[in-house]
Amino acid sequence: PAGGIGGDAGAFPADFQWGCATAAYQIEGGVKEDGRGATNWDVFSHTPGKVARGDTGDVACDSYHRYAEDIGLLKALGVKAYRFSVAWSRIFPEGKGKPNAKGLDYYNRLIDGLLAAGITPHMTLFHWDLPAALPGGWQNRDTALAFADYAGFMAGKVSDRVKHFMTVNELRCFTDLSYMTGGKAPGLKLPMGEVNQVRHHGVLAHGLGVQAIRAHARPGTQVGLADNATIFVPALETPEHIDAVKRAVREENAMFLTAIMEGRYIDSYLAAQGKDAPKVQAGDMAAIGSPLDFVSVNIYTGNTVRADVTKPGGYEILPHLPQSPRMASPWLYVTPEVMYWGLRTIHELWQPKALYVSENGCSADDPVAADGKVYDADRVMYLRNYLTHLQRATREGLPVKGYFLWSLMDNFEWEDGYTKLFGIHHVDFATQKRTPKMSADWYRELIRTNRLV
Ligand code: GBH
Repeated sequence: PAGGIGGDAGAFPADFQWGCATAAYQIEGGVKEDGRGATNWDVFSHTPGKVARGDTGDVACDSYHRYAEDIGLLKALGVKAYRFSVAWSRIFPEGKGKPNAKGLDYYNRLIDGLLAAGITPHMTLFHWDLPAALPGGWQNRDTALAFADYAGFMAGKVSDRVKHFMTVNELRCFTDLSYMTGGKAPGLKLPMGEVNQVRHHGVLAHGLGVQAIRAHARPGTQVGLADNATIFVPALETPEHIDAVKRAVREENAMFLTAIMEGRYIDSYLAAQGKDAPKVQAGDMAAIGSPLDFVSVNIYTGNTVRADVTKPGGYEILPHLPQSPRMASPWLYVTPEVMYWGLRTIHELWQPKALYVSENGCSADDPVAADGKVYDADRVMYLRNYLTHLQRATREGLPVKGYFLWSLMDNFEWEDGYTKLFGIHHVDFATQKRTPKMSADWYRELIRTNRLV
């Protein structure tokens, strides 16, 4: 019986793709090796005051040299899939122009190693490390065109072995947080009209990238993106609050996922932006709305939303409170229900063919015990809670195909440097020794049994 003693209520679908995720600048190091071009994050992390303690990704986890060992960690976990990103500036050091064969060789070695270990590669093409040589960065429309050329190039080179491509990671982070609030590279605080143009170039890059991948990839290649859609939990599980959550997700993501899924900017967004609305060229919206094979969401935290019956279509986003539970990163409120509601809302709004969780995980305090091991009970608690709600999503039949835990190992956490660590493997950055934390043992057991116990 499904729910009873010894029952199977905790089981995941038999073909569920358990995985881990990383990103190039956060783990690779080797920033000057084999012709890699400089990126915005090299510049930013070497600018005093931008990253905690002055940390950089110069060495990071040294995965550029230790990728074989990292594949070994994945294999020991028993994961079915690995999500990693390609450093655009290893492939095109100037962002465009002449490709660099040695950079491509690295990813060929990585892909071949993964396949030999029985692990399916999921490739993200842009995870924030923008070639510094591209003038104006994402303020320049040409960057979107350059991205599409690079995406098509990669698809042509690796789609014989890589069947899952994510164009970009987290639109909001490399647009708003980079050009509006400025905590991320290049650290600008532009006026709203210019921010909206940056956002437009971001979704355009995704859309043109999808078209270019399809034009160059082998048949059967799956294309989507990894977005950090703003997602919510209904105040109560009643129709009025669930509807409010759907309206909130559609409106709060108007410039990102909503534009991608609907191929247009919805009226409320254009009206709210007025003269600051993005300048759109013919064909842009069709490209942005290119049909996708899957939508993948990075799921960490989400506010509660309630229906506001005082106005038609109204909703209110309830703030997190000072005493609400959080993990080590101050922004990471523990809201496990958003795992289920985020996936369900996106499914109900737009019915993507498949859904993935491209990231979920947490920073924690990670005490090292006398035996040298990290017993990260808080991280296990966090993961168990979120996966309970992922389990609800699969049990109810949402088309969720896989889950990528962020992250395989401790790594460069952007503006937080190495002060906030998300790994299920501890990395001793002095020696580069990787050690499984208790959470890695827990995840291995989950994958082995394919169920929550
Ligand atoms: C993801 O970003 C990234 O894809 C990954 O590279 C990263 O290491 C991982 O998650 C863990 O952070 O609005 O200024 O208060 C997470 C996305 C990070 C976006 C925190 C919002 C809030 C900063 N979020 N951020 S702020």
